Amino acid sequence: MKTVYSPLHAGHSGQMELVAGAIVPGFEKSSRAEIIRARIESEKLGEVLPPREFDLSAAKRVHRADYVDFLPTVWPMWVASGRSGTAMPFTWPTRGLRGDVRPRTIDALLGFYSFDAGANFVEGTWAAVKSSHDVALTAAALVGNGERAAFALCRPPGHHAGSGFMGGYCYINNAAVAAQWFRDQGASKVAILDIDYHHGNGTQEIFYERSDVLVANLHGDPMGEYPFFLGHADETGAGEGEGFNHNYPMPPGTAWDGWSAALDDAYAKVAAYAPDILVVSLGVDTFEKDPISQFKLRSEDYPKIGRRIAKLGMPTLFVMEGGYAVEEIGINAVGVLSGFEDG
Ligand code: Q9C
Ligand code: ZN
Repeated sequence: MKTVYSPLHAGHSGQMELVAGAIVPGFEKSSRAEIIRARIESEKLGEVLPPREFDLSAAKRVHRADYVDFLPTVWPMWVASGRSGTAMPFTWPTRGLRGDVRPRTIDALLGFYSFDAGANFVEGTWAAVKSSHDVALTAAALVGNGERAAFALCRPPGHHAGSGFMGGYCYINNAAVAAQWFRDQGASKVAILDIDYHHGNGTQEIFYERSDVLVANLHGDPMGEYPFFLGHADETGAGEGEGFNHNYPMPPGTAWDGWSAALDDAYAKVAAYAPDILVVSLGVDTFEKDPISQFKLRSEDYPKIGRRIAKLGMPTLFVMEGGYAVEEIGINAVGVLSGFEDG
């Protein structure tokens, strides 16, 4: 399987994050992508290719144009307002406030276009976000051109980013952009299987009223887990999209038995849908040693996931999402991909 990777991700580093009342170095750090790439090389998974540059028209098919156009302006506005360090939002237009009036200053705009303080900007952030988007589309084109599968080593990740907002380390929803790109290239149905520990709220929101992109999501129960405000089992789609969204919230402590039972159910939904293309939002923060997550998958489980996904027999694009146990992130992510290759 070929991998698409860009070194530009590394400019998105040194950002700070607000955790339990303290500002600490971000969990979503650049060593994540480097360790995965090193493992791809040592396991000889396949060639590692650079991305081609794509314009933002595909991104604007799933995100609001004003939101996409805002992203490259954040750091220049931050600097112009006399700041340095990490740009992050701290005020949001929640219930009872006006979310329909676009404000003017950088602090206000950061809140207007986000749902939490988890999508931060440093100088190299936009270039990294754009490269991650290019990585996803370049890998999508490999699958579109007949490869059985490809791996988009995206960083930063994307699945928390919605049509008009960033959050949870995510800016552009790489998996959603790729799914839409497949549709625009002529695929009639695309399925997205999101196996990141956290609910892919952005992906769900983007496709919620559509039947041409099925979304299945396995994740920590939002009653007690981030992103808290979406991801319940009764969210099954709306309008045209009714019946095309499937959520599998699971309790803290969920290990392979419980998790793989949910995977089997999601698998059956995807198989019955019979998409032309499968996009996997691949997070490995389900790992037992993940520092911010509560599931108990083990390294030996990841190849089993890949083998099961391979049995669907669908052209498959893997898009990297989360995973913060940096030491094992290569073993676990490449474990899924190697399992797929064997399957
Ligand atoms: N201090 C992804 O996995 N923060 N995003 C949770 C941790 C947000 C995770 C609290 C986690 C976002 C792509
Ligand atoms: Zn996650």
